[in-house]
Amino acid sequence: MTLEEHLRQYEEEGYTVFPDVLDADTIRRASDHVEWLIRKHPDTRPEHFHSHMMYDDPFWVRLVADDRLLNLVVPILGPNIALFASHYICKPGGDGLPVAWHQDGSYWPLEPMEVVTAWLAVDDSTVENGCMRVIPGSHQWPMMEHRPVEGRAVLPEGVTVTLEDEARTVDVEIPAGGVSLHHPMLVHGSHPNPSPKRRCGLTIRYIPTTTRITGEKKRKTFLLRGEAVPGINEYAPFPESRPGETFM
Ligand SMILES: O=C(O)CCC(=O)C(=O)O
Repeated sequence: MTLEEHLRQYEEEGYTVFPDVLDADTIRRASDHVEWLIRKHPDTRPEHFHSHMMYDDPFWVRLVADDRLLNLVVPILGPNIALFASHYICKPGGDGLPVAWHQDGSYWPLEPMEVVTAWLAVDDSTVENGCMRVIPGSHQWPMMEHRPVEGRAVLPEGVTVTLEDEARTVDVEIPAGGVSLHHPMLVHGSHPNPSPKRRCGLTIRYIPTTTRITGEKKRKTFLLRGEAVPGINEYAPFPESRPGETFM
């Protein structure tokens, strides 16, 4: 697909997939990073490695700032890009939790809701191990009512979709190193992972520096490319490597 075709798909369907973005060596290090986090946080399920657990982690900040990732979102967000949040959703083989249908925008304190998620495949993400599923075009729907989800799941709330819409679902299979982009209003989710293979993805939420992060939660955010807009957000310096303490 050409870049124009990717952008058209994002605009019309709310998502697009770039199957080959990061090299095998970078992905191997990301995979080692997740295993390091699993050892460091034995009481946290690996679907829940959120930004706040990695604020001082130079490997993670440099990964989300990788030019090959930023180049994918610049045509949508413009040249001045910051990180809003990021999250490894690593579904262990045999026991990976599902993600209920949802629209990300319902959770996020952003004004305006200008944000793109890059979902980086750390493992091959397939139907078998619970890849992301999307309803194409649903980013044009209004915000739906999100209700508490019953049972074990990554997110506490989700939406109900009709059988007709469910029948239009696309399974977003991505090889390790590939990336999908999705719109904040796109209805998406994923099944559990009953397979023996781990399914790990890193969600990266990029915003233009004109988007303000509101809300009470204390978040650290980083300016990744271009210029900050005075008075909108404060950006933290990139963390330094601390041998013996940080992953790299
Ligand atoms: O990783 C998944 O299965 C779901 C990802 C997701 O919900 C998101 O990136 O917003």
